[in-house]
Amino acid sequence: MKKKALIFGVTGQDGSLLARLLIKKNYVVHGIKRRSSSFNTSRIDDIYQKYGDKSFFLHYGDVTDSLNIYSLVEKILPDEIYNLAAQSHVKVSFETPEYTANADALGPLRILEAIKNLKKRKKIKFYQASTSEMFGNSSPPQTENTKLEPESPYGTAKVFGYWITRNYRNAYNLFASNGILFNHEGIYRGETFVSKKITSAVAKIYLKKQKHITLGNLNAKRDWGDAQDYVDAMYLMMQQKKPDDFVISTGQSYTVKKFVELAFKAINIKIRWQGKGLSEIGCDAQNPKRIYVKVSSKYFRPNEVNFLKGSSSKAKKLLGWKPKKKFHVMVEEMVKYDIKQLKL
Ligand code: NAP
Ligand code: G4F
Repeated sequence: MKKKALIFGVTGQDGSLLARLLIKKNYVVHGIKRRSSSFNTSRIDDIYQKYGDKSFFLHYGDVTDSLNIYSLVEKILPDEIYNLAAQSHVKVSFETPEYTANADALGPLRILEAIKNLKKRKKIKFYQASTSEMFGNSSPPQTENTKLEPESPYGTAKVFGYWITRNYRNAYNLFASNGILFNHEGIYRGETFVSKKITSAVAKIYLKKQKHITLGNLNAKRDWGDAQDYVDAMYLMMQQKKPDDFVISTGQSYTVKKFVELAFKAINIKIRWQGKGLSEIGCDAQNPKRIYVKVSSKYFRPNEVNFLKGSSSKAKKLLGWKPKKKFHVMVEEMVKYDIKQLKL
């Protein structure tokens, strides 16, 4: 019998990579997509064309709708549920805090309730997409034991999701695990996250379709990993005998500025920084009159998480997981992919 997985958030960056991975591992994959007035399945269209209605099935759903969740879980009776569905943009969470809490905090609770109250008896494993954003400005390196001090409505909602997952594991003996993932990027990353915003702008600059990019806080430091590596870790967590919580990170941290420098390096431009604060600019080191990077207050957040750097020694020891792709390789690949897409 093939294993069955149910993925909430299958149309997102991680969901689309996880669906591919699980199909390769011989699972039947059920994905939940939201109703949208425009197409939101571009990341999974190729999977659907190849495996649609054979080993890949799509259903309409929403993690803000309890009855919908219950009936999907009861109908599909999966072996594993991955909850990747979320309003996942930190800055947007300051503008839509209530919706963010509904989807990101109550969403996992609704799924856990569906598993707990299932009429047909089945031991379903549950994965919750927790995040390094929960640590806020707690000192690095952040581990499974670091204090959670979220700085945004998003981080705060995710703390609820994290704790309710642990709570249902302890109270009802559910197999419920948290992956506490640090930032992870790749060619499928959403356009408004800083990595993809930078690489797609650099690609447009290279093809003379854009002149410069405007960013917010250039000095924030992130532990940036590769999305494919991180999805491998999710799968490993669900193959364990016991549920647990794991930090997934590279252990290295770079500023947004460094990301910018590497992205421009991929098109053979060396960036030199001048000025400070909102007046800081990034220009061509060969031709300082040519400005490529500007700063605007529009992209700053009411609160910032300044320095994320994780330690994944637990995942290394218990899951045998370690990151494979190097940061500079990932940045270069993203730029090259964006150039290729623009040329199509
Ligand atoms: P993403 O690309 O933004 O994808 C989010 C997914 O959730 C999309 O499929 C989206 O559907 C879906 N979704 C949003 N609201 C929903 C709702 N109310 N009901 C059902 N589905 C909903 O995010 P990602 O980067 O793949 O991240 C996956 C998960 O990991 C998220 O929970 C995120 O918070 C968490 N996380 C991400 C990172 C990271 O660096 N990427 C790090 C730590 C944790 P649409 O396509 O229709 O919008
Ligand atoms: O790419 P970002 O928007 O990612 P952020 O806020 O770190 O959140 C991502 O990682 C979390 C894990 O730690 C996930 F849970 C979450 O779902 C999401 O995937 O911003 C990264 C940094 C921030 O410090 C931000 O202030 O880049 C800075 N930044 C500077 N200029 C910018 C910009 N961020 C965005 N999105 N856009 C800018 O123009």
